[in-house]
Formats: sequence, C-alpha cells, structure tokens
Amino acid sequence: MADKFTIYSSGESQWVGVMHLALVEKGLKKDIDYNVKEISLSNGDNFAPEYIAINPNGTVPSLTAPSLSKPITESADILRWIDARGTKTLAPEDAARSKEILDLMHSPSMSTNLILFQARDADEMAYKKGSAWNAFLEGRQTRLDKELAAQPTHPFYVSKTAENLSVTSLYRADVGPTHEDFYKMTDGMYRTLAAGLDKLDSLIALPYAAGSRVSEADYNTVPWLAHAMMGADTPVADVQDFGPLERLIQKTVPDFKIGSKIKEWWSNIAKTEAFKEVYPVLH
Ligand SMILES: N[C@@H](CCC(=O)N[C@@H](CS)C(=O)NCC(=O)O)C(=O)O
Repeated sequence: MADKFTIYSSGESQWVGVMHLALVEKGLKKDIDYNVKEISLSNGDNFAPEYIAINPNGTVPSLTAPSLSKPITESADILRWIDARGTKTLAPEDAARSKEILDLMHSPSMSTNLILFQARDADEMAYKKGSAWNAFLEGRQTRLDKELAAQPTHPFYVSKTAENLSVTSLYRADVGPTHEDFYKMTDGMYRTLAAGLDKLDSLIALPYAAGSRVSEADYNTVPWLAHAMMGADTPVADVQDFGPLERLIQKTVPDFKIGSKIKEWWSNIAKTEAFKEVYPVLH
C-alpha cells in the first residue's frame, strides 16, 4: 500500500483505544496497512527524546504516514484521519452533540488518572501504595530523572519531572497528615467526575452516542468508560458490571448512579464487532 502508516500504541494506554476501534471498523490490517510501534508507559518510553520528537506531549497514541507533513498526536484527530481512508463511516449524525461528547470525555476534569492514582483517605492511599500504580509511577519517575539529568534545562523534562514527582512523593511518604490536602482535593474531583457522568448521560442519543449509527462519539467514549471501570477494580471480564465504579463514586456522592442511557448505550456498543475485538476485557 502506497501510504502505509505507523501507529504508536501501548497496551497500558486508554486513549489508544479510540484509534484501535477505528482501525477495526475500517477493516485496516496490521503489517499490511500499518505498522505498530509499542511504547511502554511504565518504563517511560513515551519520554524518550526520540518519541518526544514525534509527539511533544509525550503521550500515546501518535500516527505518522508518508503523506503527512507532521505526526498526528491526538486520538480524536487520528480517528478522523483513519476514517477519511475509504468510505466515511464514523462521522456523527449529530455533529453538535458529538462535539459536546468529545469535549467532555477529553476534558482534564474527567481524566481517569483520578481513579488510577488518587486517594480520598488513608485506607485508599495505603491501598494505592500497595498497588501496581505505585510501580508505574516509580518507573516513569526513574526515566524522567534520567532524561532530566541528560537535558537539565529541557522545558518538557523540567515540567514533566516536577508534575510526576508531585504524585510520586505522596506515594513515597508514610501515610499521614501530609496527605490531607490531597484527600480533600481528590474528593472534590470525584464530585466533578460524577457531574460529568450525569452530563454524559444527558448527551447520549440512543441507540448509539450520537444517533442511529456508530460514530466517533462512541469511539471517543468507549475507551474512557472501559478504563474507568478497570481503574475501579471491576473484574476485567465483567464488561457490563457498573457496580464497582458506582460504589467508588458513591463514597463521595452517595446517591450517584450510572445513568440509564449510558447503560443502554454501553450494552448496544458492546455488541459491535469492533468493541468485541478491542475490548474482550476491560482495560
Ligand atoms: N488528548 C490525548 C491524551 C493522550 C494521553 O494522555 N495518553 C496517555 C495514555 S492513555 C499517555 O500517553 N500518558 C502519558 C503521560 O501523560 O505521561 C489524546 O486523546 O490522544
């Protein structure tokens, strides 16, 4: 194929799911239509100078192609580039609704990092410290420290190392009074997350997120929810079990429930071939 492209992906990433759902939907095949470069987030390979040259945010996914003058570094843009190849299928019926859904799912206040890394009390903090997320943060820190030592004034490494250390240092400290502000902040963030999920419920059109056919609105939302459910310790094969995520949020917002439209939509989208291929389990 003339324009064989390269995707930068990671088994540890949520947002690569947008791209993988689109690749399956469009019938594009690994090694034939595109090559895959796997980036380890837990080793901080996304912070390697060679990768920062491709994606200055140090995030996955990214996509490069001979026809592109520069890499595409946002999952929503990657989906659209993939969708433009061949028959267009992922454009939303209701563009305004779809835009609102995309803006919500990608907004910083909905970041699933809250669920993965933060804590609201000493028990949660102790649990997180004993979890794989601690090793994940330390792996990144080791890599960032190394890259910063090699390039001490590089703006990306200066800010990213400080940002990661602000969380890593809470994991390194004994659980105690130093964590109180973190707990309060986290509690407030769960309130915002609950409100965001209520908003998502109000935005969902049925049967699919933006109307009667599957579109980019679905494929930018599935990875968020699958990752949030996994982060809430839902057994990964229990794709339809919202209980653990609801209970996690109810600790801050006692009457919180995942909305009925989200539940119906999830059940619909989970029956599609692309969902089944990319999400045999939650991740
Ligand atoms: N807005 C970006 C977000 C990408 C993103 O944050 N990816 C995460 C993995 S899901 C990442 O690479 N994180 C590494 C980091 O922030 O250091 C997109 O949608 O592509």
